[in-house]
Amino acid sequence: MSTLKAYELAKELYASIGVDTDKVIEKLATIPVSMHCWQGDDVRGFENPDGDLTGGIQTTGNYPGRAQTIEQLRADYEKAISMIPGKKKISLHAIYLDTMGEKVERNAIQPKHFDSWIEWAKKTGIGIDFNPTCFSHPMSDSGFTLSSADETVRQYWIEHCIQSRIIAEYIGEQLGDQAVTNYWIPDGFKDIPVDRYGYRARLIDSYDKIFAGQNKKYNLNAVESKVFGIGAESCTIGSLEMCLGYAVKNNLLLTLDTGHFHPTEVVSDKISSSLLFLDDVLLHVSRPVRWDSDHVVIFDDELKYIAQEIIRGGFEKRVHIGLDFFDASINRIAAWVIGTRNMQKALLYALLEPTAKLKELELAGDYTSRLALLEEYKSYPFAAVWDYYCETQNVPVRDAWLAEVKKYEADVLSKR
Ligand code: RNT
Ligand code: ZN
Repeated sequence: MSTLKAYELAKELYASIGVDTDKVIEKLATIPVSMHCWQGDDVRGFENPDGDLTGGIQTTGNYPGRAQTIEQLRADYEKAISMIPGKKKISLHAIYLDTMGEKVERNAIQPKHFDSWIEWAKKTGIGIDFNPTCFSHPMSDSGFTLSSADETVRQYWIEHCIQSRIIAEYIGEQLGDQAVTNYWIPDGFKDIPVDRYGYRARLIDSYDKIFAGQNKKYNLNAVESKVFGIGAESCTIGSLEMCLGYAVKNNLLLTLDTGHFHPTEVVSDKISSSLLFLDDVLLHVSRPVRWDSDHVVIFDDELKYIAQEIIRGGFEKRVHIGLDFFDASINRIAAWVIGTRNMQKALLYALLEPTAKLKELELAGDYTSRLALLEEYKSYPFAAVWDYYCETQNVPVRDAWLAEVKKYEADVLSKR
């Protein structure tokens, strides 16, 4: 059956529960998803691509074809983007700078090091988000950056983060857009510390220095919390209380990474309360498997719950959706396509729900009907709407994208 024919039947069925599928896909196309650059090359970047990945995070796998130059990464991005519908941004880490052949100290990075990315973004019509890189560097070898008791180390990372903020503001201005910049630090203790307060107080002082003079017109700043990392099992300085408290007090964004909580805690339950105290939040949509493993995002229940929280509340402008996974055991372009399309599928799934009716039932205490309908809606022909959406967006329908990835692998990746 043709994609259009299936869509027409689906449209009729959704109309019978008060959902206008044409309007839904129009809306879906406007919700940006920020694709993280670090899936393309296993979090290596171009400052020192042969260095070790440190900071208590890890990529596993050795799938061939990793992007090794800025040109390769951009080509891979373009390939992935051509198979993903809707509005996209990219999220760059500071170590993905264009060094222009020079050695650049991390605390001396400049806006000019991102000019070629800005040109590329203008050409491809894609927005840019940003991240200072406070790991994979000799100055972070102690396990501490912005909370370090060594003032030379702490100052170095403050300077790096200030430069990152300035770069992000420049990017936003150049693109006539608003970047979102995420500050994640690996700081933490393997074993039980004695002076948690001191480390956290220093982190706050560092944040204060970094965010003084920020320009929110072109860039929003977000602090990312975490519960533990490899080698930081006993105490993470940037815990949820730290980051949430700081963000609320200083009117910043909180970054909620789906892999940064205890295993039975879920980010879908944290969005509503965060938004009662904050203007905006940033999501790092990932998939923890037993730990913060950063597997590729799949179309699972938690992803749908997150999308429902965003859509049901009308929070598309206040929840900035970023992805954060890095799997080196499969084709990296496929990883981007799978994860990004799944995020968009989840948003579509949420948009196809007659939420007002469900809210009415809930308020009336008719939980029987609420559960019955939620379950019945699960088997409505959502896939027909997704396929039609892909077709109208000129990207491959259903699994047709996989053949394109395989061809690219044979023609390009296997020759690297
Ligand atoms: C680490 C954080 C952080 C990183 C990226 C590379 O646990 O999730 O966001 O994954 O910045
Ligand atoms: Zn993250």
